[in-house]
Amino acid sequence: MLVVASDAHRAHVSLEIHNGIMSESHESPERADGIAAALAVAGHEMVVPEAVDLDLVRSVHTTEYVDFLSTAWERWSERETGPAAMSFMWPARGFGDARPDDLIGQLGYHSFAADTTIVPGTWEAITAAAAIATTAADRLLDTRATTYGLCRPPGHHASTDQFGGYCYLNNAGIAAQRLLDRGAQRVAIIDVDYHHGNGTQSIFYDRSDVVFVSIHADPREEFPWFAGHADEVGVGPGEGWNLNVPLPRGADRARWFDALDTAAGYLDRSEVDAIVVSLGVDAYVGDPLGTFELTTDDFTVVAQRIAALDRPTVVIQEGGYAGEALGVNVAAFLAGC
Ligand code: Q9C
Ligand code: ZN
Repeated sequence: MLVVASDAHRAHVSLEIHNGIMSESHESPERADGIAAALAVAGHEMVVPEAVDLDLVRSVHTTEYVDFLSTAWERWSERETGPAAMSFMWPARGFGDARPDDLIGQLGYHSFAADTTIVPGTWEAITAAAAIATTAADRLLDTRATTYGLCRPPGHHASTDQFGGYCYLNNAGIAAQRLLDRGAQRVAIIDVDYHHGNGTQSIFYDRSDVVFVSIHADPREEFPWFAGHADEVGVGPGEGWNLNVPLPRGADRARWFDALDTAAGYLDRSEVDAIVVSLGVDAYVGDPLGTFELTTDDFTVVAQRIAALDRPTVVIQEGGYAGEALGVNVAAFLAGC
């Protein structure tokens, strides 16, 4: 399979507040390097992406947000000495829609969680990841063969104008928009990451041209806490084009595959002419951030089930934090495509 990847992610070494302590992010450079190493062993063809298309990025995200991301580190470093730019306050319930003029307030306005920071390499990494997603979509359309975008950082928690959950630009959303721009009438995004893809859901919530389907840990007991419930079905023209299948923490393999049947059946009825897979592998039994029990071999079966839908498919990397097993699990998925 064609794998699109870049080394530009390596300069993005972010921090997160974990258990009350500022720590190195679980979302580390070793993740993408480990995946690339495992895919090289498996014999996949690797290519670097074309230059990022910022007009495409701005058709998924607001111009204000893209401009903010492109300058945030420079603005931070001119006035602060801290190693990572982040806010300490967000517009929670009860606050209005104010737009601060100051960098710190804008960091709060444009983010939603204390697990995600902006560091010197962030802009280079996130634009490379967006370029990877775009090139993976383009090569799919050129060849009709499934492609894989080794995006890092991931994207599915990022909305039109907010970063969080280790995500800044919504790579899967960018791939879906590219497929639409090149002629697809309706695209499905199936998100199998352990966490709900709240950003992807919100970007396309009022649209019928992108169907969003997600299997994830129930937000009543897991991040991202405030989105991903079963009653979120879309709004306006998007009503009925959003399907969440939340599962309790600790759900076993049988329950996970039942959810996949539900998701696949819904997709098959949705008359989509292409599929974007948001491939988080943190539903793995050994993942430090997850509580599900999928095995390495299960990921091959998941890919086979999606391939049986028989639509042009681009696979975009999301989460997965299980060290050495991460690359092995991604390779297992690609073996089933
Ligand atoms: N310090 C993805 O899998 N943050 N993002 C953990 C504990 C939530 C996961 C907080 C995990 C975000 C793409
Ligand atoms: Zn995740």
